[in-house]
Amino acid sequence: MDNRKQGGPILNGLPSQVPDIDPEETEEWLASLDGLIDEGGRSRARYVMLRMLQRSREKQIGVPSLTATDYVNTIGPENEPWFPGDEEVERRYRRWNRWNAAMLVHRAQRPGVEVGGHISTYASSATLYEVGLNHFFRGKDHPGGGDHIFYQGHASPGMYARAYLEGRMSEQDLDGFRQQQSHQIDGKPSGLPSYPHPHQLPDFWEHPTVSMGLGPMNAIAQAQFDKYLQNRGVKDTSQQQTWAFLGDGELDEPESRGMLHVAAFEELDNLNFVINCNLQRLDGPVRGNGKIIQELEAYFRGAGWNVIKVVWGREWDTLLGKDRDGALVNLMNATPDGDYQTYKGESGGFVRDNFFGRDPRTKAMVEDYSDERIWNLKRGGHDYRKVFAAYKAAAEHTGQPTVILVKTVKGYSLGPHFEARNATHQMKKLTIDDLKLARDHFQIPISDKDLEADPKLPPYYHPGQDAPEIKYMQERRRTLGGYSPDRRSTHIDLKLPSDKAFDAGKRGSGKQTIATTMGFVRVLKDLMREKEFGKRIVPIIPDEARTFGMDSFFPTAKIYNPHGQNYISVDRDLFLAYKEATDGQLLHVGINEAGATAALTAVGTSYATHGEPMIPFYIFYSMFGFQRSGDFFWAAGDQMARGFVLGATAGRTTLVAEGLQHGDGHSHLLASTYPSIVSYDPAYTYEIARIVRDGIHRMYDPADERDPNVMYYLTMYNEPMVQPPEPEDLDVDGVLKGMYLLSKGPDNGGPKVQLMASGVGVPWVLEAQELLAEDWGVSADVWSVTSWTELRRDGLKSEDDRLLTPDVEARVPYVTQKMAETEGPVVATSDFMRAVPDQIRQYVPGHFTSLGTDGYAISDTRPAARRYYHVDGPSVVTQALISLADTGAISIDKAAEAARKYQLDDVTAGTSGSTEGAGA
Ligand SMILES: Cc1ncc(C[n+]2csc(CCOP(=O)(O)OP(=O)(O)O)c2C)c(N)n1
Ligand SMILES: [Mg+2]
Repeated sequence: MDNRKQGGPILNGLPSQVPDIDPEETEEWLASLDGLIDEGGRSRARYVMLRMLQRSREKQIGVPSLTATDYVNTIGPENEPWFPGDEEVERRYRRWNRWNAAMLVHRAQRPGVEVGGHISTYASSATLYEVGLNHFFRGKDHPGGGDHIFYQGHASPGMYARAYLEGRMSEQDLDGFRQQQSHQIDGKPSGLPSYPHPHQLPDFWEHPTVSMGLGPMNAIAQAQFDKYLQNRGVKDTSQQQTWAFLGDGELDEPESRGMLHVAAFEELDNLNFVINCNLQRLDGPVRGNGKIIQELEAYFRGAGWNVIKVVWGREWDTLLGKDRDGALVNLMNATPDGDYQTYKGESGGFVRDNFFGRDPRTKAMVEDYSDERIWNLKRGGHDYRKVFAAYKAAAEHTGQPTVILVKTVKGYSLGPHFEARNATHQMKKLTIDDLKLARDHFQIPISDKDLEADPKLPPYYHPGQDAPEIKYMQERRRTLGGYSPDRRSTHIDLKLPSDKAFDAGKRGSGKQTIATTMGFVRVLKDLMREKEFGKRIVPIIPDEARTFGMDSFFPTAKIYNPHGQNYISVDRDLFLAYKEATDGQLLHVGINEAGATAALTAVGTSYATHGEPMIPFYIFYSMFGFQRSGDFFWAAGDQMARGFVLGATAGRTTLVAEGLQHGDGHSHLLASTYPSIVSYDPAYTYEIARIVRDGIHRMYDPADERDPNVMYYLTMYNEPMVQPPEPEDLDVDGVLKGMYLLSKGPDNGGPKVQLMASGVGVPWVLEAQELLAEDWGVSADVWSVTSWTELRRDGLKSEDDRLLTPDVEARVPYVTQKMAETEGPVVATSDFMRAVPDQIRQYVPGHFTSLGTDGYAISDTRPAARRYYHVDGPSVVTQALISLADTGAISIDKAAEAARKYQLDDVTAGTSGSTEGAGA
């Protein structure tokens, strides 16, 4: 049967294998339905059937629920709550806000600036924000804690405009929109960022949203983390809610829908999505031929969410009340979004002819309506009370997250040039006529003369703080616990771990061979044992704990699950049993790297959002980190997240046999592009211990003066090797700055070379050091480079300083200083592509070459892969000899001899590395 002709989920839901035990009775029921259709008509029959379904559900007989309901409000007028505010007063200052938001963007288009902005998004959603800000969203001073509000990025002018009415921003501030550096007040850059960027306006914005799709996931992670804090007894978050404002176009992003299931199965009733369904995205309609609200209703309901639709304003209630045979609802159901959009771009007469006129019954309904009255039949999202009813129901709903689907008009109230136009998203200026129309509509007391004086700079409007409306508005915020958006970063003091906690890392592994990943896990385990500090650690794992040796955490720290463990665990008798618990410490998010990065953000910003420092240790397959979830890390940086990001199974030659999509030889390049990510590629566990300690102090030691808003990225490997103990005279400063001398070359009187390597490249330069001495009489110093990226940043900083004061002697970059004291050419290598060590090329005096794992990863043994990329000991030796020849120290024949001797062109001749602890 044609799928489209099926009767929907009810028919589909009839279990085909259950026998009909009383066919006669079944027949009677069916016959009475037929009779009902004949006598009462299809609409009546439909109504009765739906009531029967409702009753069935009340009686818990387990009928499948409908995935979509009619295209009407979920909350009928009879169920609307009493509205506690003064609607008239709230409307007045909402209008001022609309005007100021539009003027802010319009003025930003003035000659010589022309930085633009977005007008239509806020115009469509002003009511949605105002209902929240006047009645629901709690500020940070509320005794129950503040709510987390994710403001839609393109609506930012509305939030600035409100801050202006609230007295938090001045006209001068508003005029700095999108001129962050060049707009100066008292000689200081004082502009406003285009979108909600906490990094750029840290006392105001809290949650960055503007890259579409990040907001929905980050909001889910925030709500999840709030429950986590509650369940672990860290903080009472039971009154705090997360509200995320999203665009209907934004819901096309896979990320927007990608974590809905988590919100549902963790029963995040502290989470509300508000989707502004203005039916338009940037270019045109979101679903011209379909209905985005209906689609989203089915989708969210299917995912287990509570769905509230706000489709129509109160003006429709009378008409719907008269719709006895469902003709109007039928029209509503059958009209595609493309038409609804067009109606709002036309006129009341057009709506009469093209909507109501399609059925004689509906046509008759509006016969005595003027065109103007028809035009005034509003959409739900512009009806204050309908929105209020929805928010109230959402806030009070338990056991499920709620999505509110609100129908609005894009560019609402800005006149015919803006409303519902396809180009509205990008329109930035109002003509003088538009200005006058908007002024009239918003009842702004500004004369034609004042508008005409300079149409490029129409005035803002503020009635003064003593105006009753402003007093009312301020009082509302006071009652709700302060302004929003509002970001704070004061937090309780974190008790730092004792130095003893890092001993395991410093001791080395004795005779045992362990990979640096395992070494790190030992460090982490000891940190988690630290009293006070330990419970502040939140390990985050997108599956693969076993791969990284973290299954040892299962029985003690346990895996967080708000429902605990309600089944008999298959491995309950094992020492390392899989253990889920309500107060589990590990955030195990399933195979979901983007979700894990969202969790990293929520946990890593807890110091600000909750005033409770919590330290995320997000551990993942390094290939699936920055490459996979890059934009989430970017937003985490924007939100000033702090914590540790651990790229395990890094490198292109260590994770043997996994091959092309697993072998990470470039994440350090990607990481280097994030200003707040400090990245390291350590070789040994003791380096890791030092780096982790340094990171914790940088982030949370009040005595540390560096910027605390950083994330440390450490790559770790899965190749087992003896982890040496920390050398007595370790150059700790060097480890942290990016390089230190690991092994001085022998005093053999031969030519000198400098071998620099990071991570798992270090053992092979040590091998090369030996070969160079034994086979070629060359003395090689070996440097462990813990961070190519930090060395480069240090070099760039010197260059930047020099640019401004060329006549002042510049600070010599760290790597230049260190290498200036050495002799001989430099060969640099790692398990990453050459561009990673090449980052420091311009700061190394003298001859410099690099080796690396450029190209797609391959599946092979470690020795073969190392020979293939030429990063093994003999390749380093040969390159060192070439460099010595190129600098005139030896003859090139030696290098040629080496290439032949080691059979560099033969991958089967490679010997560098073991096959132990192979593929993951
Ligand atoms: C990941 C990403 N892709 C593209 C954009 C560019 N962009 C900005 S707004 C917009 C349209 C938004 O439409 P919608 O979500 O419906 O929001 P509305 O303004 O209609 O409320 C687009 C495509 C973006 N910000 N982020
Ligand atoms: Mg839209």
